[in-house]
Amino acid sequence: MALTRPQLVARAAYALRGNDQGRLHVAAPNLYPHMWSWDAAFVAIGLARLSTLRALDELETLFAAQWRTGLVPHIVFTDGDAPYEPGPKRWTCRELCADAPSGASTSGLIQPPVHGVAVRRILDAARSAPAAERREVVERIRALWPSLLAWHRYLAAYRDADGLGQLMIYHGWESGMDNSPRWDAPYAAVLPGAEFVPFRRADLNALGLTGGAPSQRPTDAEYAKYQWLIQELRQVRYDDSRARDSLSFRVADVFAAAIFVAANEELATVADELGLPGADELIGYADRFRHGVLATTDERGFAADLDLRAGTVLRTETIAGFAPLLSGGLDPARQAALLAELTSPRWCGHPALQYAVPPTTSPLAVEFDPVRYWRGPQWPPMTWLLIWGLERSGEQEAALAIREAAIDQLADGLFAEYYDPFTSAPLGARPQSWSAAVALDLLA
Ligand code: 9YW
Repeated sequence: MALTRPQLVARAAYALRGNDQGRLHVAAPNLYPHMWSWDAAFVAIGLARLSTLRALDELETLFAAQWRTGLVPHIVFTDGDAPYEPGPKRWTCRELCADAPSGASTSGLIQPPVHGVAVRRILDAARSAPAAERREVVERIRALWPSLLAWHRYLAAYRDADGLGQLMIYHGWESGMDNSPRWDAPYAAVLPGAEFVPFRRADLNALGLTGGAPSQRPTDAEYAKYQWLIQELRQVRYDDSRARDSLSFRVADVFAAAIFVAANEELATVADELGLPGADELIGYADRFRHGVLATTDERGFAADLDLRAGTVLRTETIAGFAPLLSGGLDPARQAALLAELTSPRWCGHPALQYAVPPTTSPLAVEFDPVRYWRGPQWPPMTWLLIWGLERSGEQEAALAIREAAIDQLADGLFAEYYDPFTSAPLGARPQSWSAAVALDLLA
């Protein structure tokens, strides 16, 4: 039975509380017993509605694990031995790379840079907080500022070395959309070599605990490629300048680039408001990457990834195509065309959808699979991003329609990792922290 809104808020707060380890939330019990980077940003966005100070804890914990280059790692491992594969023993970042932090155990990859958006939301939420809390929020954002700038500088310098506004990623995990059809073509060229060190998947056992099934996860063949790429990264000791010339997976992620545009703009407003340095630099990054995003769009305004290794454009019918709704900058005609695309039967207007929120892959695409992870299911934080992007682009009506549908979907109170678009059956882990967090924000 669907919950009322106040019940849902209470349930979301309770779900987050269960995943709270003090200064970080694990992404989900069992399946993801550690901190993930973009999850932490969404968690902070949701937590800002409950406690701006606790929301800041989350970002501070993540940034305390930042590498000397400015890289913010995609996983910060918790102290315990909670099973996750690849765990710290497989990454061996600290052992191989002097840039890895000594005080935290981390992965050596990144995830999309949503963090600046979270900082802006925390500062906004503090407006209605008591004066002492607001002062503390401002102080703590000031203290975090050099780390935030270093993160954005890392992305601009190391992941867009040619200055084209294309965000290079080394692994599908860096996109946060592991097995999306976006990466099918580049992954076809990733072939584990003879030196491949075998591994045991931990995700399938963990998923079993919540009643999930292997059909909802990436395949074994895909996992072997995921692990192989980490071996390749270890080979170059996580050195960016060697990685960008040698890895067998090198693509430009248009969705992460669009997030970067938005995060730069959001942080620039924070800089202006608090008198912090770097506003012009951040706006410069925003302009550069917006240009990069828009350069990939077709006549619908739909964006594409690039295979930088093969020199090809990766046109797939996935949610990443809506990147310009986050970056902004489309001319009015193509903005209208992209909106029409979003509400068309290829996406939210598909007649069989239980809730009219965007599936991660178009139900009309050949690669579509309603239950397999990023190949079709609806993911609450992606829904949140598009709602937010629509609101920023002035598309209030479309934003409101998706917002209402998203709340209806989340009203099952389970905060699943992802949902079958046709039945809205909860899939994957639960409660997933970022699903609960975006519910909190949408209901506030
Ligand atoms: C993995 C934690 C993460 C998300 C990713 C999602 C999944 C982890 O879970 O990746 O081991 O595959 O793809 O976006 O951050 O929620």
